[in-house]
Amino acid sequence: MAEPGMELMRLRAARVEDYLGFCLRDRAIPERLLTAMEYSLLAGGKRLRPVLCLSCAALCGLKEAEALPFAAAIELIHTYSLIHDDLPAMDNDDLRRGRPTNHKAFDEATAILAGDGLLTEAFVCMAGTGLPPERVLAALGELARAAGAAGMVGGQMLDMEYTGASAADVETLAAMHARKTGALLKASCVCGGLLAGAGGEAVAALARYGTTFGAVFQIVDDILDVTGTAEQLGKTPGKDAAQGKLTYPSLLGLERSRALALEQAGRAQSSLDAFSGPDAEFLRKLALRQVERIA
Ligand code: GRG
Repeated sequence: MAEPGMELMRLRAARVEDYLGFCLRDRAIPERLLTAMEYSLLAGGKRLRPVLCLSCAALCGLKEAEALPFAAAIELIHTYSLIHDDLPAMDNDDLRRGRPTNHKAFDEATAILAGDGLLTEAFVCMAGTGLPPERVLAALGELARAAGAAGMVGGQMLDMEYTGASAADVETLAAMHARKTGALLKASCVCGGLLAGAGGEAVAALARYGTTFGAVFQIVDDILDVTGTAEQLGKTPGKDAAQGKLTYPSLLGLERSRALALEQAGRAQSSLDAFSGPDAEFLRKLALRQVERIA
């Protein structure tokens, strides 16, 4: 049965899905590499980041179709990060999006290249966004900083350094996740506003929403790693504890982690107080929906 208030999620995710299905097709990519890239890209992710981008763009008055190539670029970058995160040198995982990880289905070298290919092809998508160049450039800079060495890649580095560490606190954990997972979620929202040519106040509100949304997402992800099943998650549960990862449940316990997720979801919702209409309603609901995943 359709979930009330989530129709826009289904509609926009389906639009992203269609676009991803053909966007790499006319780029003369060698066959095995294209197969490996699409194996992970078209494996049925939730498309949360591109939907955030399209929704924040729509909230600021842009037609969805105009933000679609850029939104797709974000999903390409997200998928590359998952492929590389699963590699034996990183998290060494066998299952992702409900199927064998890229290096298991192909081989390690191909998986590295599939990730590299997705990351770089994302820039082709961004460059093909037919909006005023100054808007595209602003969004491109935002996304590159979020995905780069001071953002997601840097967060992954810190995560590796903290693994097995005993004396960390919640602030350290939150700062690491703000880079590793949060930066791309936040950029997805901010880029929607930038592509729409939104003003500073609106973009700042989207940044607050994206930051708090990212915090909720990560706390929930940590909790689900403890409480979820492989069928529910599409990936191997229990890996954080097995690898001695620093997580919210390991520092705060499940109960306090749940309370923190709910508190952050409330903050995400109130970040959008200045907005009204179906897109604002949907984004508020989407923040709460993350917490409902652990109810
Ligand atoms: C290897 C450069 C590099 C970076 C890796 C984000 C990241 C950094 C790795 C992902 C590892 C991971 C499982 C992090 C937890 C949060 C997360 C990103 C979960 C997956 O995102 P979803 O739930 O997945 O949106 P789908 O498959 O629905 O897109």
